[in-house]
Amino acid sequence: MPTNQTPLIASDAHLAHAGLIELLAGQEVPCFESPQRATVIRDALLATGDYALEAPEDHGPDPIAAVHELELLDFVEHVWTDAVAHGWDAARPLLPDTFLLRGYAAGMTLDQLPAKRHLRLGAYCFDTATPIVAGTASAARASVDIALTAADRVLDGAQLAYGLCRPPGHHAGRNLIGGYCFFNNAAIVAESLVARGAARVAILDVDFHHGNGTQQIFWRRSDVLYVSLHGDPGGIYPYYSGYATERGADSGEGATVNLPLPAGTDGDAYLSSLGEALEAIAAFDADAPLVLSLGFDTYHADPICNLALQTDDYARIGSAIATLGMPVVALQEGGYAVDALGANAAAFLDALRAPRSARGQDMP
Ligand code: OKP
Ligand code: ZN
Repeated sequence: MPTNQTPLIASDAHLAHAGLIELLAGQEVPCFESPQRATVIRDALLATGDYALEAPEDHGPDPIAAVHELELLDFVEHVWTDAVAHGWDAARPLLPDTFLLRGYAAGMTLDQLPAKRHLRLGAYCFDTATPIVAGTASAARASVDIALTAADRVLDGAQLAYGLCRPPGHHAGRNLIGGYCFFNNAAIVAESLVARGAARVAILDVDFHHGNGTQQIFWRRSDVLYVSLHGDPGGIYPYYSGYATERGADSGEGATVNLPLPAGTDGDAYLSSLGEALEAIAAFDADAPLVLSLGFDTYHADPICNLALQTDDYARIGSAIATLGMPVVALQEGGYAVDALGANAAAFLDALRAPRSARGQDMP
């Protein structure tokens, strides 16, 4: 294999996390987070010849348990079989109908939850966008293994590795699933870098949505910086997090940086906010690879988002991130304009893997 190929870690396990539906404006529609998304990205990257496809290695449950509560692991692992064993129609995805509002709703109790896991759905899930089917648990596990294998490749010396994670992860909190996410791939990688000796790890989240789960997990931590650019939560999912005033707490104060963007933000305005994000990351002086939560739902034609980026802008963003000079573990999050995902991923990753100056040096 040519040494200049970038590792592309992917698995077919996600294909069974399919047949999903969600509610949009009161109507049941096919879930925007579809298996096709990952397939078109993989095919587009492989067609360039610049990526080496590799299967994930099994890293076991311990790295997940370092970030998520054991009861959440148990829930994700067994909720489907529990539901079907108790009469759930296996042709339909599981979605919660009653939410346990932790800390707010008087009269709801955490002290006693139903024994049947599918009746606990609303205790572990914060929205109606996160359907569960028979293949969900194994897809979520594979997605974590993809992320951790990508991190291994960068620690082995690659300047960039791309983990084609599906399902995505950045909305998943310590004890909560949501926003199509079950396990927080980026947080699990960041924590594993700390476990392997890093003193400071930086996470940059360029998905259109705020990564409320990643923020929650590292809220009080000074050793993990979380920097996110996202649609203004005043008008956009997840609505209740991602405001600029959220900066972390205790010794983690200042290690959370939120840069909300107004609807219609174009490439130039995006690049200028990204400049602020990159300054914060450079100042943090991480001693580990950059963990990148990578979404393409900032694209102008994304069906559920409202920014205005073009395919060329992803090359500019990739080049800008490359100026940090940090090795990068890039992990797929969102992006729902399926027809454009391949071109956007190729534009972004190509600029990140071979910045213009380095490309010049490669020339004979
Ligand atoms: C996941 B990722 C708004 C519905 C929002 C959930 C979106 C999850 C996005 N009408 N549905 O960050 O791309
Ligand atoms: Zn998103």
